[in-house]
Amino acid sequence: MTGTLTPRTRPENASELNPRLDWKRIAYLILASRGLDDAEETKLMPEKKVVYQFSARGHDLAQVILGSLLDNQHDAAGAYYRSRPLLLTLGLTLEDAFAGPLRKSGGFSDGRDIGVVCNLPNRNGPIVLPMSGDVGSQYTPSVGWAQAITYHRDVLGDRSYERSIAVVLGGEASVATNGFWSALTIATTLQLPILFYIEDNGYGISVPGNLQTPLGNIAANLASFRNLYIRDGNGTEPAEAAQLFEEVIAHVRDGKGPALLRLRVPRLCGHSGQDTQAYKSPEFIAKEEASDPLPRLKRFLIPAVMSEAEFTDLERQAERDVTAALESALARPEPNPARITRYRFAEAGDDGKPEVQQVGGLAASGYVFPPSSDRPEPEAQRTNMLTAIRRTLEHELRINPRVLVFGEDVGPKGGVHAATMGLQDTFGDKRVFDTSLSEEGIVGRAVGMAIAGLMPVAEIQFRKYADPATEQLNNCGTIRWRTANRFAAPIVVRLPGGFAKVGDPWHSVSGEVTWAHAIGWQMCFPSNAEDAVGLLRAALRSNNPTIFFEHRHLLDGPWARRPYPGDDYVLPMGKAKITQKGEALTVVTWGAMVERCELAARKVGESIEIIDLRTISPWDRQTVLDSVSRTRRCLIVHEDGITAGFGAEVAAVIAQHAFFNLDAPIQRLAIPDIPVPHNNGLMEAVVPGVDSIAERMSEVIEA
Ligand SMILES: Cc1ncc(C[n+]2csc(CCOP(=O)(O)OP(=O)(O)O)c2C)c(N)n1
Repeated sequence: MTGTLTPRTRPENASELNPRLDWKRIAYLILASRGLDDAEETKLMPEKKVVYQFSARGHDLAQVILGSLLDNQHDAAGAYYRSRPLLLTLGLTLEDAFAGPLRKSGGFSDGRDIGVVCNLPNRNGPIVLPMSGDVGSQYTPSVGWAQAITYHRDVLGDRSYERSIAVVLGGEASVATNGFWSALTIATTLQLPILFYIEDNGYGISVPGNLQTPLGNIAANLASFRNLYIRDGNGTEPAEAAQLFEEVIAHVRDGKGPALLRLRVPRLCGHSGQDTQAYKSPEFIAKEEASDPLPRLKRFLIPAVMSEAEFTDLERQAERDVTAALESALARPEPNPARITRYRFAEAGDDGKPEVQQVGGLAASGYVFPPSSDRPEPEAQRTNMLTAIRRTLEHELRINPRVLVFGEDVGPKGGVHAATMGLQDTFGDKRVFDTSLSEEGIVGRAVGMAIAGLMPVAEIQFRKYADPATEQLNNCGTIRWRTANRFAAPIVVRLPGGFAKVGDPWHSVSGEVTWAHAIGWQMCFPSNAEDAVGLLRAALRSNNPTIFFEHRHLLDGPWARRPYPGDDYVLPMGKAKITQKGEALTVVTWGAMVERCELAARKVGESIEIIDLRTISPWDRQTVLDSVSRTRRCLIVHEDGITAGFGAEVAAVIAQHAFFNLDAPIQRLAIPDIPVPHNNGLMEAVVPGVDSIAERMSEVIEA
């Protein structure tokens, strides 16, 4: 359904004023927002104190009205760089609003992020999810929050989530992004409580809206989309904007499903401070100026709500407050460079106590896990890695109602690798469920859910198919650092991959080095069933996001079968295992190569030490350095491509810290820089095997 209202500039009767809205506050916030924009544009940019300036002039009226209607404790907004008026409405202080762009200490990032990419961790009120600089990346975490609302309400029975909603803001260019479509699909198929608010100013920097969607109107183009309530109107008319927001928000709060509101707004400035707008004609700019919502608001309010003199007082008040806020922000100290590497991961404060983030994950709500043990209590029978993973998921689902497991085919089918077989039957389709086919949607949704206090476990069907989720994965890893520990999104992403009986370029990728380089991620790469249990449980109880790699060759491989080590078994991250002791050579390896290295060592017949790293991030440097210092020789074996593979990092650390203990050059054996081939003979020619590893072991020992 679409519709527009007849524009009016003055309230015709008192009911149009909407008693729920505090129009004086709305006027004040718009004036304050303009004051911020003015100060940045006329003073702080020319003085080069502010580098990134994205004025909200023209977008401000509608955003402040929207923010005024987000009054439920568990409402959340996903926003973007032009959303400052909304943030001011939800509680961003004027001083913090200045301190961010000024790169001062404190505030939403302690000088780490650009001032317009912010966040708001209100403990008892609507929050603003940590924003990202990538256009469109705000959408899928926002649907994650919306799904978490339904989970808290319906599964956990928390009635305080009733009538809560998520709102996500985006410009008209953002409707062309993958994130928008992924989120729209999730929201409409699951009928989630979310409002998509599209602020259509006609331009994405300089690109007109008709290059983003046919004829430039996303509301019109979505008219036949099922399960979506659509409204379209003018965001510069106070009565119209307020009525449309009321309507769509009521629809979403009433549980009738998602809504999309498109409002036309002018961008009364360049895209950012540097933009001269040469691509707009003078006539177009004049038309935009004539549709400035501020004079319209003034005409709307005077005399129905306030007198001219009262409005002038508000202007003065806003000016005084902005001036004072700027002075305080300028007086703030510079951020401390000594602390800049903090908060990549959860960590302890100066007093040794954990410094828990304000919002996100189980830790922020004080969740206490049952005791765990790093001593296995092995059962009599051995089990394969697949069953070990399934049992671990099952136990954690049973003891922790905040755990959810989802991905493509993980529901009734039980996953294409069968790791989730039977879990939906046991725990229901709210806790274990199939998703739409969008990896960005799977991971972005997990991020929003984690911020909402859940422990999402996302399965990506194969390692290679995490590619479409790269943006969400990278942004998830940096949330804690970017927000200076205000937010964190601890999630677990299960990634099956690696070669199997037959290989190919799509299903056999390992690519673990990505997670050594990515910021803020733990990366587990177990080689056997027992370690898989300990590491997966560690991930599920961790306050950091974790990639858990499930190697296809090992899922049912006989060598990897071990007794299930018990329901309390947890392994520490970053603790390698010496699988066999030796004197002549240290072999550093992980995953499916551990078995092959053990067999190769037997073939060589020398005393060879084998280290299974078990986790790639963090990794156990000390065990490697101690071993190499004893054996004085080192071979690193992995499956991922050799150039800049993780072996290169291991070799660099050994070269730096154990150089004088080496009797031979460090060597690496890995797949040459090509994908895994499909033909078996070709695959065996490139994946390190027992013979090629044995040959290289002898070479290093004899060097
Ligand atoms: C993924 C990504 N691609 C490109 C950019 C560069 N960029 C920043 S803003 C922008 C235009 C966005 O326009 P729109 O969504 O309409 O929002 P508006 O700025 O008009 O409010 C572009 C291309 C980016 N930040 N992220």
